[in-house]
Amino acid sequence: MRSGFVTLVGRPNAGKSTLLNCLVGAKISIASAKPQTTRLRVAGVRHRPDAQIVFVDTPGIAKPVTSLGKQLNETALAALASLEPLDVICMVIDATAPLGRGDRTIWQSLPTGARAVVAVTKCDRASRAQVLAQLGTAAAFDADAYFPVSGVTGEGTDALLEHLFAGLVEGPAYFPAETITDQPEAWRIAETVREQLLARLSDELPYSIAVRVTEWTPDRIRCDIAVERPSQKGIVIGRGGRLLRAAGTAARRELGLEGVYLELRVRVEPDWQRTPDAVARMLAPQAPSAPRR
Ligand SMILES: Nc1nc2c(ncn2[C@@H]2O[C@H](COP(=O)(O)OP(=O)(O)OP(=O)(O)O)[C@@H](O)[C@H]2O)c(=O)[nH]1
Ligand SMILES: [Mg+2]
Repeated sequence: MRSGFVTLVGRPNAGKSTLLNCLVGAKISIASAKPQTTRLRVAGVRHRPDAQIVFVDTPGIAKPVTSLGKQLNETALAALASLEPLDVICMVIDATAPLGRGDRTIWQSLPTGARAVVAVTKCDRASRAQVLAQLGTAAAFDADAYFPVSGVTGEGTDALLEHLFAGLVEGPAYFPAETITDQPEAWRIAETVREQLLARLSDELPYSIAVRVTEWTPDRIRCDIAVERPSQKGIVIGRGGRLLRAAGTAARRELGLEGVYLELRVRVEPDWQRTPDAVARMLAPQAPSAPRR
């Protein structure tokens, strides 16, 4: 058996989670057009009969403004700090955004001597010239290898995957063959609800939303949706409850929970993303199987 860890890092919104899902071949980590979507270190596992790669998704690294931002940075940096010598770092760069100081700062914060590859992603949306220019600029990073990819169409990801599998060393199966993530089912439910809300909301609101499963019985799941101000509550619920209902229906469908009553309750947790205690509560691990009555 050969195995290893590959940690994806990069700026917020670079396309890390979309790429992780593509590399694993299953939806593990939610994605959205708004930055700071990923809030925890999330593992997604790609299995082969004689090999296994544990991909690790991390929050985007950026200058923090709030306690939430600070926590996300710390989570990503802690993932880097805990790397073992043979682990691989996959630095994810957005082909459609100029490569800037943010990317350089991240590259410089990688542990010295680490094995690192660069994935320039969103190539389906960039021109050839843009992709080449981005690869050219990123060449200064002196990574082990460079891959133009798309997490949406999958182009280039086979080459990346083969490179990563080829670099594995002898090691244990970290996860059993049927396990593709380290996150509990309750987390997946809460995240799917949050993703459906993010897809329907604009502006600053996405940062203010946190979702947790608070009750789970065979025929009923309740999710608490925290917002920061009373005015946001109305926006999330939508006129006549329309937005919340649409998000709930879509989440239930994606989760295959038709027939289960998914209760979405919106409540105000004033300024939670600026309050360290509240941030810790919102990001705390969800119980493996959610609490029962
Ligand atoms: N066209 C295209 N869009 C992409 C690709 N990868 C990601 N996106 C889009 O870019 C946005 C951000 O993607 P995410 O995967 O959430 O990015 P992230 O780096 O995980 O973001 P954070 O978790 O916020 O740090 C979403 O709207 C994705 O649909 C890609 O390869 N092609
Ligand atoms: Mg993400």
